Amino acid sequence: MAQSKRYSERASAHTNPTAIRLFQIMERKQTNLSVSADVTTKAELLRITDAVGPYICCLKTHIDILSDFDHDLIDQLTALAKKHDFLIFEDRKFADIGNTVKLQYSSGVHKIASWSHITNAHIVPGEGIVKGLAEVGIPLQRGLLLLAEMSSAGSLATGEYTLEALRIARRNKEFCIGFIGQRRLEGLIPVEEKEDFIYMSPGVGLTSKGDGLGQQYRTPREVILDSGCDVIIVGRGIYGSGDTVENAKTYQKAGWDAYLERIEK
Ligand code: 6AU
Repeated sequence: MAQSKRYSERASAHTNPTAIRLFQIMERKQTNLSVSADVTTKAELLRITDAVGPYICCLKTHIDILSDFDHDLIDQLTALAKKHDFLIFEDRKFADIGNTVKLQYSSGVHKIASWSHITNAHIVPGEGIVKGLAEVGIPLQRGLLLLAEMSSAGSLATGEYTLEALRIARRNKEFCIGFIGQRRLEGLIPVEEKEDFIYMSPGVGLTSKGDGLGQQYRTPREVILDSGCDVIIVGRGIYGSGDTVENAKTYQKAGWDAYLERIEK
């Protein structure tokens, strides 16, 4: 099972260039932390990114919440990704038919595919969404995560829907590198062949249990050790209060310690 292997071992066995880079960065920097910088100005986003850069494997963005987006921001984020050695994940949550998402991914103001190593999609429209995104993403060597489960209370992504995300990913392995979810899914249906999906899990907090708007938090240990996920996604737990750098270090350590405990089990 992938969850008992080291990230470096998984890097050597993988075939998707983005998945390989992510595993290599995780091992090199000893971090399975992705920071979600959900702020609305370019200056704040760049400030947080430069501050947390040394402690993360991946920066998660919501590019459409910025009120002063411009292409210089993309140049600066790309430079910070090189400086601090992390990947960029635009949390776009595509949810339309294949032809539409293809245009949303490649074009418009944001041109997401041109700079974001990883993006994600709901499977509500069916497999065509993956096919459409793949037409743009595969030539650029990008990776896609499918939303198999959500962290929010009352999420409808459960049961058969969640299993269908796994089946769709299995049929589209060249581009689907994994899932946004709350736990590893492989145990739920038989493993058909050698495969290794990356599980990135949001809803992570060490102090808070929720946000009053449906978000639900678990600790890094619950996510990495108990649920077998690979990457913790932390937003307000890092930039919401206190010292951003100290918070990032705390989550990096908590996530990495849980991973070490998992592989040594
Ligand atoms: O740590 P928070 O609660 O401040 O932020 C969590 C981040 C937000 C959400 O849009 C995102 O994670 N998210 C996602 C993702 C990553 O796709 C899925 C989900 O189920 N829950 C969730 O919070 O940017």
